[in-house]
Amino acid sequence: MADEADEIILSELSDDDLVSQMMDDLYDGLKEEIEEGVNILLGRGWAPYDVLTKSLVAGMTIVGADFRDGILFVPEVLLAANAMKGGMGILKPLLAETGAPRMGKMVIGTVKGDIHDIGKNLVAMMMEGAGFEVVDLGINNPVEKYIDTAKAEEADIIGMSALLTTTMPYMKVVIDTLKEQGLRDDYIVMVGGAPLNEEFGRAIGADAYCRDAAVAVETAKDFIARKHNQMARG
Ligand code: B1M
Repeated sequence: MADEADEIILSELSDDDLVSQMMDDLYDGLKEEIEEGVNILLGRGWAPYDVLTKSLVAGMTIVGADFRDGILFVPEVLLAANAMKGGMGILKPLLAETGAPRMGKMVIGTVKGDIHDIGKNLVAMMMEGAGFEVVDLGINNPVEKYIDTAKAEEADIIGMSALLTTTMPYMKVVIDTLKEQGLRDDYIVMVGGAPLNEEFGRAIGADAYCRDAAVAVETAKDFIARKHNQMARG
């Protein structure tokens, strides 16, 4: 009886209340509720990017802080990640639906030893939305995977993601191997992930460190425009 009375009808909540309820639901790993919330916000005219950043990414930030502080543990975080992916699945085609002209091709993956893929997936989604063709290598990628795929796909950009301080040095392995094989100048190399920063990006020889998915899109656009200008000048 009490349960019935307490049941929250998401569609009856105001936008602000719905967003904070979605953050709670993400925290609790409630995938179906997250999917419902995403659909309601879209139905109310919210832009897909706003739904993504204001409810899902904001909710995951809270999960991240509590994981760090030992309040949440791996199983709970996995459930939250799964709920986030449910929401992202609805948003993905909408973000990709901008009708933008093809900008260039990016091969992106999470580096060897690292299985975090939410941020990388977000970058891939936003890049597709901006008109880039994206080849997603998934997680735990060895250097050969990046290089072989970039060659086979004739990619413009290699994107790498790392979320662990223990896996981020692997990005340098990829860049050094590109140099050894005389391929470094063939690709724009962009890196990202929570533990990285500008200085790390420079130190390992990447072309750019990207703080978030929006920065990744802007940076990629800049590099591709410069590449086209250089080609036009001969
Ligand atoms: Co992990 N984990 N985790 N985890 N996990 C972190 C990263 C951690 C910071 C948590 C903490 O302690 N506060 C910590 C790392 C500490 C460190 O290295 N110093 C940590 C740890 C320790 C671990 C394990 C070792 C835990 C364990 O087993 N004891 C383990 C490692 C497994 C492995 O990889 N080998 C582990 C496991 C997991 C789960 C499987 C439970 C799950 C991953 C599920 C999944 O991804 N499918 C998980 C999660 C979810 C997290 C946190 C909570 C959230 C990460 C996330 O998805 N953020 C994370 C805490 C945190 O980051 N605050 C944490 C949301 C996402 C949108 O942001 O990924 O930063 P982010 O991506 C952003 C930008 O960084 C940037 O754009 C994105 C969008 O704006 N970006 C790029 C990212 N990649 C880019 C690539 C680009 C450009 C931009 O290329 C061009």
